[in-house]
Amino acid sequence: MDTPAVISLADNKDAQLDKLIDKFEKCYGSQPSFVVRVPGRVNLIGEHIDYCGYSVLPMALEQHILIAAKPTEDAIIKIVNADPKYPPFEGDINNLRITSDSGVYWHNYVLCGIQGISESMKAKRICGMHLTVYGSVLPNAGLSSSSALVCAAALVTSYANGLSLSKQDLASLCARSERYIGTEGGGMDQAIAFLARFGCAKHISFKPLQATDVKIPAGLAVLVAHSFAELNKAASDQFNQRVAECRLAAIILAKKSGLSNWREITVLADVQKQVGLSLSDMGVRCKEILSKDVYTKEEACEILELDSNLLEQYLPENTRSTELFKLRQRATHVFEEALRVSQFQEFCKIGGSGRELGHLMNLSHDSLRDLFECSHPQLDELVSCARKSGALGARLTGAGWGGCMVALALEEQADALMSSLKETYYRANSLGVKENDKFIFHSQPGGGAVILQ
Ligand code: NG1
Ligand code: MG
Repeated sequence: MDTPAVISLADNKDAQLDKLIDKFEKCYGSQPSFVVRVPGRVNLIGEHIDYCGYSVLPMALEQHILIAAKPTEDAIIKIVNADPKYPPFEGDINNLRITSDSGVYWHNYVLCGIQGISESMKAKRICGMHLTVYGSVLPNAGLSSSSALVCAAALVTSYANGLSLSKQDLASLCARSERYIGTEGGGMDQAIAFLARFGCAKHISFKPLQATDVKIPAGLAVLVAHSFAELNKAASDQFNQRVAECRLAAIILAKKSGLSNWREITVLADVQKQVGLSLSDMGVRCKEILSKDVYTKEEACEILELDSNLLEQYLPENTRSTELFKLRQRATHVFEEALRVSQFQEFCKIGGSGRELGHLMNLSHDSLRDLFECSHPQLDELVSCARKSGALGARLTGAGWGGCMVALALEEQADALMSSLKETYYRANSLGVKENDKFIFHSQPGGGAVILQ
């Protein structure tokens, strides 16, 4: 079974680990028994399609979450963040309940991971733990700091309780548990957190969860830059609105395509599988069937012959009072983006040019901006600065509405591109102080989650 590697803590010490262990000793008066390290990620292409059942293509970053841990005899969980901006938490570990009403506290992501493992152990009680947490993944930036935290907490809990779960099982369990927060995302972030391999991006497909190595052609650099427009996804309902629109589009397409089990089909990829059309033919069908620019809830109910209570059962809780849905635009993005992912993977396989890859990234951004409407004017500006400054392609990464851009550049031009962005975006927008390597950097594909002991 492929479980997360256990590597030597002594051989992998660095300044950050030392600081976290010092913090642990100061807080709890003893040494941690082990530390876990889980990476953030940047998604190269395949945005807002994982929860529609389609494959995505992310890579892990060097930036990560570290949790130092020690199991205890009692049933108390104590969590301290190395950054005092995030307040500590203490509670009964066998009595955690995180719901979408629990508030937007950082520690809820830790509790999601713990609760996920605890529920998988059915009736067994789990041990108490002392934890200290450190993160170098930018928060609310589309780099998956939230999932890295959930995955790190789940890994800590499973290891502390002597479980041995495969990387796949951990990833699926964490994808389910992060939904306790209320956002109904797909499984991309948790999958790459566990399944990443140093030096490779991954083509990740779902049901069953599989990750295939993708080698980015030689001579290309991946650059990440923060737009400084920030959205806290858990505190807003925009993400789930898109989930709702994609689900409604799937049910209507399934019904109008004559599928007898349409009531059970809520995922666009399942509609495609059952009707047996190619992605481009699905795009055509989608334009025919979902011809209106906007659907009211009433119209959706009429098409589906459901009353509004029944219709709402299909929707994430915080979107049940939504009255207007853009269905064709969202579904068209999903089918076209899914096609771009497979083209991107194919170009990488045959050693295609950076231009071709960059072009797909540009199309992805434009579609997210115009059809999916999840960009932000500042992100659009950053993307456009990157394109003008010699990037082969640039797009928003992660859920959007702010956060980071990912750009592809020729390796020998990456430094010039960074300097140009600092000039044309950061300084031009009085963000000069932010232009350090925390917010604008290039990265090699990093490795997946490990346990250090
Ligand atoms: P971010 O916003 O980067 O955490 C979210 C979802 C992903 C995926 C992307 C959009 C979670 C945990 N993550 O990522 O599954 O849907 O948006 O492609 O909900
Ligand atoms: Mg996230």
